[in-house]
Amino acid sequence: MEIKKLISLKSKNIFQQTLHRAAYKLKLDKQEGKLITNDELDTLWDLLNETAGFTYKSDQENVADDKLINFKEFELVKERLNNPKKFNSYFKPSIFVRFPGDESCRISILQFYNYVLRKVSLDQAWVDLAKYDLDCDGCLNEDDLNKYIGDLMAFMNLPNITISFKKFYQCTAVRKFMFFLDSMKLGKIPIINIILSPILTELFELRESEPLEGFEKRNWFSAYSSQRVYGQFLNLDTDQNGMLSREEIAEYNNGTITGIFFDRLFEECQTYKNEITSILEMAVIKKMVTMGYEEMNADDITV
Ligand SMILES: [Ca+2]
Ligand SMILES: [Ca+2]
Repeated sequence: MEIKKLISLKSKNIFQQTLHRAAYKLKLDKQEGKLITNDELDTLWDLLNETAGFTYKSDQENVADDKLINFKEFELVKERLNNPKKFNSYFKPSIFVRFPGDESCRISILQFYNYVLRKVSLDQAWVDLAKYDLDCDGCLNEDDLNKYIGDLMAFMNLPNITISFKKFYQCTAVRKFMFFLDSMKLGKIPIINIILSPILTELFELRESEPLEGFEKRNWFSAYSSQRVYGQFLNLDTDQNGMLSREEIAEYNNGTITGIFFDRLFEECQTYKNEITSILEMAVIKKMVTMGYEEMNADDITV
C-alpha cells in the first residue's frame, strides 16, 4: 500500500514537472516569436532617419552630426513600421521622456536606436539562456552554463583552440560566471543576473565578426588570454595532478608570495583538498599579486 502510494506520488511529480516544462517552453516560444529581427531593426533605423525633421550639426571635429526627432515624429515612425505591435513597448511616452531633449523637446534618434538595440539584445540573451534552464526555476547551474557555453563556442571568435583545450576553456568560462555571480555558493545563478552582468557582455564580444582591435589581450575570454593563463597553470603544476598546492603556488612570481597572502587566497578560491583547482583561480592569484590582496574585491579580478 505504502509502495503504491509512493509510486503514485512519484508519477504525480513527474507529471507536474513535465507540465511545468511544457508551459515554460510555450512561454519561451512565445517570447522568441516576439523578438525583433535584424531586418526589423534595419527598417526602424531607416524610418527614424527619414522621419527626423532636424539635424544637429556638431561644431566639433570628432563628434558626428545627429538627427533629432520630436514626439509627433516619434509616433509617426511607429505607425510606419510593418509590425508596430512588436515595438509597442519602445514607443511609449514614458520611453520618449527618458532621453534628454533639446529646447524643442526633440531627442536623438541615435540614442533611442541604441536603447532599442541594447534591449533587443538582452531579450535575445534571456531567451537563449532560458532554453538551458531545464528545471524552469529561472536560474542556471554549472551544468546548464557548461552546455550553453559549449554550444556558443561554435559561434565565437576562438582561433587556434584545440579540441583538448576546448574542454578546459569551457570549464574555466563557466567557473568565471560562478565565481563572480554565485557569491553565496548556491550552485546556481538567476538568469537575469547573468544577462545584466558585464561578464556576459565580455563573452559576447567574441561573437563579433570584427571585434575591436586589441580585444585578445583585453578580453578575459579570448583564446590568447585563456591559453596564457592555462600555460602558467601548467608550468606551476609540477606534479601534473591538475591542481596547485601551496608549495607549487609558492613558485609563482619568483616565490614572493607571503603566508598571509596564501591564507587570503585559499579563503577566496574554491579548493579541492586544499589545492587550487582551476585556471580561474590562477587568474585570481595573478590579480592578487598585481594589486595586493588587501585591495582586491570580486570586481577587480580580470586577467
Ligand atoms: Ca534551473
Ligand atoms: Ca599540482
